[in-house]
Order: sequence, then C-alpha cells, then structure tokens
Amino acid sequence: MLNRVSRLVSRSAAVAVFGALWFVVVGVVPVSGGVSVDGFGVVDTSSGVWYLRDPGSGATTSFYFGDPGDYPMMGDWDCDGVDTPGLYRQSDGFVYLRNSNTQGEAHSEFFFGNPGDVPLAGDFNGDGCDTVSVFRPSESRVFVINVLGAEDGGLGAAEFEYVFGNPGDAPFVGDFDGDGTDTVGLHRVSTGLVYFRNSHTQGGADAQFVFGDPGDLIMAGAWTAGHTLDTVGIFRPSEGAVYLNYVNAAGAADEEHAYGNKRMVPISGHFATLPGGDEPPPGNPTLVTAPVFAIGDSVMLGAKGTVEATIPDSSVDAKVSRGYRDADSVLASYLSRNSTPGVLIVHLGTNGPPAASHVDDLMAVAKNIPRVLFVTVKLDKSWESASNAALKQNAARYEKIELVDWFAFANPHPSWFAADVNCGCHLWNSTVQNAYAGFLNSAVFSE
Ligand SMILES: [Ca+2]
Ligand SMILES: [Ca+2]
Ligand SMILES: [Ca+2]
Repeated sequence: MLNRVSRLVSRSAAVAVFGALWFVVVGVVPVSGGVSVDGFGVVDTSSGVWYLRDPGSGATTSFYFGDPGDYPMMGDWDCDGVDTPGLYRQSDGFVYLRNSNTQGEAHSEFFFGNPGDVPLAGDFNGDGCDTVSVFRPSESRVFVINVLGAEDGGLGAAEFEYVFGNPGDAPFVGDFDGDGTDTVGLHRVSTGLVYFRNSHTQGGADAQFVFGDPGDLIMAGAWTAGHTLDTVGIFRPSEGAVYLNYVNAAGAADEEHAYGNKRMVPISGHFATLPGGDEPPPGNPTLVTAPVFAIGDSVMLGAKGTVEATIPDSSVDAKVSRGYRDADSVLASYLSRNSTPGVLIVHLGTNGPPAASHVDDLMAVAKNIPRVLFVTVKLDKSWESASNAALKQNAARYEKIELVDWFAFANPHPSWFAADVNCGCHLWNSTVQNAYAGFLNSAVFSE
C-alpha cells in the first residue's frame, strides 16, 4: 500500500537507519525517524486493540480503535505517506478512518458496499492516496472507487468492477509489480495458494504460487530496504507467528517473527515514526487445537476434503443419514485406531434432534478429549429449530462442550445452498465448502 511519494519520503529516512546512500531528487520533505520498509502488526478483533511493530526497532505501539468484530485495514487516507488504521463494519458497510497511529476517534466515516463485503484498502489509481474499495465474496467481484466518503454519507456506485478469483478465496491488496498502482490478489486459506493480477481488468492471474500453510492469513508489503514492490507475508494464528517473503514466489520465508495470537488478524503498512514503548501482543495461551477429529453426516461429507485441508492435523469421518445415536460408536472406533484427539467436532442433528441419552453416551466415550465442539444445523426442514434447541440444551449440560453456531453463520447466505432444493443444507459448491472449513477452523482456534 505504498505509493511512489511515500517511497521517496521513506527512503530518505533510510539514510540514518541503514547508512544507505540515497538522494531524494524531488521536493519531498523527509520524514524524521522511522524506517524505509513496511511494517506489520496484529489486531485483536475481539477487543479492538491494535499492535503495530516498528520494522526498524521491533518496538510495539498499541492503541484501541474500533468495536469487536470490525474488519481492520491500513491505508494512507490523507495522502501524507503514512498508513494509519481503518475499519470496515461488514454488517452495515460503514467505513471508519483515522489519520494517526494513536488512540482516538475516527477522523471520517462513510458507507460503501453491501453487508458481507470485504474491504480493500489501496491506491488503485496511483495518485498517492489510498481509498477503500470492496470485494464481494459471493460474486468474486472487485468494486473499485478512488475517492473516500465523508460525514456519514454514502459513496455511490463504484467507478469500475470486475470478476476475479474463485469463490471463497480471501482478497488482499498490493503493488505487486512496483508500478505505483495497487491491485488485487487472492489467497486460498485451505491450501496457501496466492494469486494476483497487476491490472484492474478481468482475466487470469498474472502470477500464482503457494506460500505458507493452510489456515494462514495473508498480507503484503515492501518488507526490505530498497524494495519497490509489495511481496507476501502471512500470519499464522495457530503459532502466533509472522512469516515475510521478499519475493512473490514459493519458498522459505525471509523473515520470521513470533507475534500475536490466534484471536488476531494481521495488517501491514508504512508506519513512519511510531512512539513504541508498549508491550507486544500476548502470545497464544495454552489452547488445545490438535489433533482434530470431526464426526458428521452428509453435510460435513460434502466438505470433507476442504475441512481436512484447512484445519491442521484434522481428519473427518462423515456419512450419509448419521445421527447423534451413532456418534459414540464412531468415536470409539476412531479411538481404537488412533491416539486421543485434542478436539472433537460433532456436526450431527441434520437428520433429527439429539436425545440427551445419545449425547451422554458420546460424552462418556469422549471423557479424555479436552475439547468437544457441537455444531448447530442449518436446513430447510421443520425440525431445524428443534435440533438447534436440543443442541444448545445438551451443550449446556457439559462444561467442555462448546456450541459452534453454523446456523447463525450460514443462514444469511441462501445462495450457498441454492443447489440443494431438498433440504437447503448440503455443501455442494466450493464457496460454501471453503466458508464451512474456515468457520470450523476459526472455532478450533477460538475459546
Ligand atoms: Ca496518512
Ligand atoms: Ca488513489
Ligand atoms: Ca502495480
């Protein structure tokens, strides 16, 4: 998310830090302090705390910005060469921008996009100013606009739009070819596949490669001195670690940092001078996340491969017409052949509500498993609410059962289930398969 002006500004600052010989040939006033490269940070979206890591000193600067659940991003909203926080509230499309890496109110707010859209912050026309565009996952469509809104107003229509990528992939932004204009890349969380385009036009990827592991979260930045283009980095929630790559290609990371924990998401940007002096983000508390064994019916069966590819160290046993009455024997059979899993996921109830006695039988077999996740059901059948009510009641009877609400997550997305005219429940396209696997993965790494 650098632009040309900010690069020149920041390189001039690099003289002091790296001793590099560099002449600024345009009339740009050097920023004092700071370093020339992009930094990364993490945001605890459950509390709204931002942690920015100074790429020169490694010192952390932290502050509150936003409400729990807001989607964090960074950009240069006021065109001064420094990236600062922004938030996108996916429920109503509201954007909140702040022009300083300090605690305080938003400097501007406006709305753009539809509920569920994912924000894209970048300089999409190379004018030195970042704006907020959106990616609509349901259509794999990018909507670009090169102005910011203000004063609670709407932004109107996008300036242009195009289709890019496969449903379910997560978008990110960078200047991947160093021409001063940011474009859109996509990341497949289930496999680590990264692909991007260097123009805002419809077409295949200009480059693609695999970086990182399933479950990693993507970002981009100019991580090293002298770089004029953005390359990939990933945040691994399961480890609380950041891996930065100096090239847009597969291979071992060039930098590795322990930073953040499983509740956090990564951001990156050109921070210029940060005050520092704050505690780094807390690392991962001891949370058992593996191995994962998942028991399901025909719903989970539809996403078996995606789930196993997305959740680290997981295996799925799913079968058509299965119910809670079968869960104890399925688990007993698994335990006879494998070591005790750290996490048991049970997604049954599609074929009828669970009886308390069946849950008791299952929990007796699961007595040595530290965590048990019961997943609610989403289906167009009369017993949907009875199944979910019974799941909730039974989960409340056991302290170690965590209720994971697939119904609440999936119900706003009827298009995910459009192909299934019988029960509106099966995972028959890659969009819903990726959404389901990502949803379960989040549950495994959340308390
Ligand atoms: Ca700025
Ligand atoms: Ca721009
Ligand atoms: Ca570019």
